[in-house]
Amino acid sequence: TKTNRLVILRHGESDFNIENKFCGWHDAPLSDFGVQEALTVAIPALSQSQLEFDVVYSSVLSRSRQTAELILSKLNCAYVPIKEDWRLCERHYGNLTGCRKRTVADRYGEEQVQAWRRGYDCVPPFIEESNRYFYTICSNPIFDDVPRGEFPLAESLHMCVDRVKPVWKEVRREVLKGSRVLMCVHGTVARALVQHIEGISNEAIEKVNIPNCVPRVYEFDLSTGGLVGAAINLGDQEYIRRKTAQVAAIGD
Ligand code: DG2
Repeated sequence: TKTNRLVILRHGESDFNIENKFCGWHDAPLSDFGVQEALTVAIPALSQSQLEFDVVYSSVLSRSRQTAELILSKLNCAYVPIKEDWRLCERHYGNLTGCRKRTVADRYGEEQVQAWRRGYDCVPPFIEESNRYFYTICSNPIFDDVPRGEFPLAESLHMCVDRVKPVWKEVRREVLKGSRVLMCVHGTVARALVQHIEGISNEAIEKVNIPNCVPRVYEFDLSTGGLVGAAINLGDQEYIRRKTAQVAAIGD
């Protein structure tokens, strides 16, 4: 039977990831470390598996777009189109945007922080005008395509799943037509996709953490549309375990 592969990848570490701050819809660029991650983690893994792409999906946020561009230029296929879609943006982290995760944990407790980070239906507190990033986010032209009334003040994973679903439908159609697709996304959007593709329960997805720049590969049967085998995380498995545990932790 004919099959086709799809790759999901979280961008390299942003400035905010490095400082251990909640980022969400703030447009933090890739850090130097994040650029290196794309070059030394994502690219070797993709080329070793001889993965090439016909189209790349990214969000409108710089960290996912930059990661996509780096990958395409290093794989010598900079001509491949990048389709940007606001619905693939990271979940909006509300008033936590810009706060250090450790500072929030000291104030509200680790359990509350983990509920905000991973709880399926847990919506962080809405962003307030007094938040340092309120105006830069709501007046950022990269979000011009967000329909009026859909611009979030904060989002749960569940809300993120709902806005990602229509994009996934489109991508799935392309994959089943044989197009080789890379989705260069964010932690929460990757979890939304993983839940949908693998049929993971709302409880089980709370335990899933996505390391930066590790390609997650799915194989689909083109005649049935079903998954063939389990997802594969490409790269050094010990490195992936260590990075996944780091993402799960609140950190210092
Ligand atoms: C991080 C995820 O998203 O943070 O918004 O701060 O993938 O864009 O770096 P990303 C953020 P956690 O949910 O892991 O705390």
